[in-house]
Amino acid sequence: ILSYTSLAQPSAASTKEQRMEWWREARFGMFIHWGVYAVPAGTYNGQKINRIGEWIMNRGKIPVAEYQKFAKDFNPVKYDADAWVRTAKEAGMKYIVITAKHHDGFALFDSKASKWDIVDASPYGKDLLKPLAEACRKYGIKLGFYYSHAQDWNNPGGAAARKVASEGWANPDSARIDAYTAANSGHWDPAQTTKTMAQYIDEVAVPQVKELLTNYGDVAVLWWDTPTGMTDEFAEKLNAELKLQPNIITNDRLKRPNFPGDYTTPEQRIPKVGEMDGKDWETCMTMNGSWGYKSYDNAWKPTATLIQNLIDIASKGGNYLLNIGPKADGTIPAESLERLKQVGDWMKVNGEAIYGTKGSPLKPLTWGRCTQKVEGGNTVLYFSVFEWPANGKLEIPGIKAKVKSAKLLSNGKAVKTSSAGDVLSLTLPAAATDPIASVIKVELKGS
Ligand code: FUL
Repeated sequence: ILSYTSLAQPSAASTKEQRMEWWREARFGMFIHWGVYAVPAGTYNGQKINRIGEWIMNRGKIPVAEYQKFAKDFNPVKYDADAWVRTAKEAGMKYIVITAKHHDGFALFDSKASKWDIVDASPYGKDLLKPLAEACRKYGIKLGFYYSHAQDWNNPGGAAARKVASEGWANPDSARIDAYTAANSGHWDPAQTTKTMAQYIDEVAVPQVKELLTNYGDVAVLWWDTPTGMTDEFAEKLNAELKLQPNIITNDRLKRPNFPGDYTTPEQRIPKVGEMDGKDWETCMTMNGSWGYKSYDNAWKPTATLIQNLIDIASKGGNYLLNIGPKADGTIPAESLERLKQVGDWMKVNGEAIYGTKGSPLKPLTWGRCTQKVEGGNTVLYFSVFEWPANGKLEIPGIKAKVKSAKLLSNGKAVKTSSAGDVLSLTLPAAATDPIASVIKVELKGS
């Protein structure tokens, strides 16, 4: 199996360390799940299909022809790519990953490989990724594409892998997939099976990945989804296209275990302390219960949870890819905008406790989290306090070095410190300076 590294063109920044540099510094990105599924928004034929919104076609067993009618109402005239990117930037996010094509197979871009795309199938008729790429360049935000390579419920042949995966075959080969598909169409609509998976890979997936990596300038991330049911042979073909963007980084969802990509992608969960040590990883998470827009999903996480998740993830050395699910008219749900604004307000004051930091060097803290970095040769520890101590004192074991300075980021005021053995004590003001997480920056002498 050719690994990505061996395929990369020699270039100034082609080692993994160099390619990962911006990503490790970034720590916080925006995931965008957007597509035709935003039209039914969780309801089909008057029935609530109460699963994640972007899976409605599969969960509702919606026939291809029926589902394709939704594209007629996917007319995002209020889409403002510039405003979307500004929203991400003001929230403190450094990169965006958008569903160029999700499992429903609908391409948000002008694809010559399929008519099931924004230009041919929707009244909007214009590429949605071009203006997003432009706005990302304008604001210095990195752009990544999510691409559902192994599941495509509309382009014929693309639904096979899912079916095979559901049978629990760990390592299917393509002949077996096609034999299975022919003998047992088992899909909810035979229209999905008029081609083989090999045809789907050659005629749709590979050409579309090529389009995405050619027509939008620099692409920072290719976020494959999902590895189940993929063969090594298909994965290799897709992987080979990455040479079009020598600096690109990819996740671990092309095909397991032979294509580990550059980083791991825990979904909807934050790993335990130590679980991911030595790995690059990114937790992706919804803001309510669904990735794609679902009109009746009101399970919004409070802003405090989002901010504390971000800090928790940074304290364990990972990235947070926080999702929005825009509506079919191109607007972002108000609940998401409100939360992103509040996260951004916190980040403006405390962002240095997140960007470019590494995981905590200390034993887990009960009252908050710690991140660290080196500045001017000195180790800097950031303590994000979630639960303010009633006695105004924090005692932190495991710190032998002397303290150079300590202050609260929210008001710049110095914090009194004292050391006994390896226990550092901080004497804090009576009340928290931030109701969600007050950050104390402690600069040590030496690293
Ligand atoms: C999963 C997908 O099946 C979900 O729809 C979503 O895109 C999530 C991030 O990844 O594998």
